[in-house]
Amino acid sequence: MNRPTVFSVVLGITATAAVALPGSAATADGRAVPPPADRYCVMVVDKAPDGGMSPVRSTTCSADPASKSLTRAAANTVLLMEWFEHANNKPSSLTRVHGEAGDCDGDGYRLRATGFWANRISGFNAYSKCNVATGYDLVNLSGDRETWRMDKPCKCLLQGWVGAYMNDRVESFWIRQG
Ligand SMILES: [Ca+2]
Repeated sequence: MNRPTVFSVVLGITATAAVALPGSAATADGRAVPPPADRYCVMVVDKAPDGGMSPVRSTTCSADPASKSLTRAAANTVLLMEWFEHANNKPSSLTRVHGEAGDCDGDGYRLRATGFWANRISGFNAYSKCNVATGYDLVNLSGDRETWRMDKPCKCLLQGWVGAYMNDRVESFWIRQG
């Protein structure tokens, strides 16, 4: 209910920070985007009932892609997606999204790309029978969209570059088997 108030406070802090720290990262349109302290993250999500968004169970990050904390965070899950900040993940900066509810079925998982990842994704891979993905430019599977699919024995979807239409625009994904 108090979202407008919170939003105003956030804007106030952002403006203050911009004055105090003229060298801090801010995009040309004024959004302050903190750089990620760690470039490799594991985000674990669960299935959502009735078409809702998949709840996030944990997010764990590290500067080391082989760190034990990332391995532990991914235990007993399946790898659903890898999100790339840059096309074909060069230079490398990625988040792996893992699912607690097994491989994709026809309903799959519905993911929010928020925080650092909002409007940053330039490419992705999808695994665990998630061979169809739709990317949307708004958070709850709405707005402009594009669907990608791959029909290979791997039942995966390797989309190192999302293309010019959705580059740096995706804020949510619906991934499923199709
Ligand atoms: Ca990008």
